[in-house]
Amino acid sequence: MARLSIEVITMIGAALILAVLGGIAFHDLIMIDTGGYFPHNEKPEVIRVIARQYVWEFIYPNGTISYDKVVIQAGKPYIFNLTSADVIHAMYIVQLGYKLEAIPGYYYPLYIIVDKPGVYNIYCAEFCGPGHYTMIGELIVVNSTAG
Ligand SMILES: [Cu+2]
Repeated sequence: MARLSIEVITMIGAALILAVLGGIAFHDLIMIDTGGYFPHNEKPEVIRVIARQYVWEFIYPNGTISYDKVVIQAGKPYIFNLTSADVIHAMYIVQLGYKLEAIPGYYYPLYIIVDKPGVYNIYCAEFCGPGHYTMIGELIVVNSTAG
């Protein structure tokens, strides 16, 4: 009988550990998905990003459209609202570790802050047709002049 209770205690212990880890993972995934880790003192600027064969289209809040190049300020929060006009693409900024699918009919937010000014390549990480390899854009991060 003593052995049975040890087994039961082990199972309950394991279930508790899994429940705690699952809860932490669930919380973190929700935070990542909703931008919960974003600083709340500054309102992020929303830039629409439309992926299409084989170009990245960026639409700034003032309506300005830019192709294959997007300019943001260092240290400022942005949301790239990502969608696709044709097939599935994926925005991949290798040096910064940002990657998100662009799917027709859906908008997915990519919460982004870049602290270091520079030029970062934007690749398409989803094979989207014969011109897939030409689908390279630039994320240009400039020094914030607001300070
Ligand atoms: Cu693509």
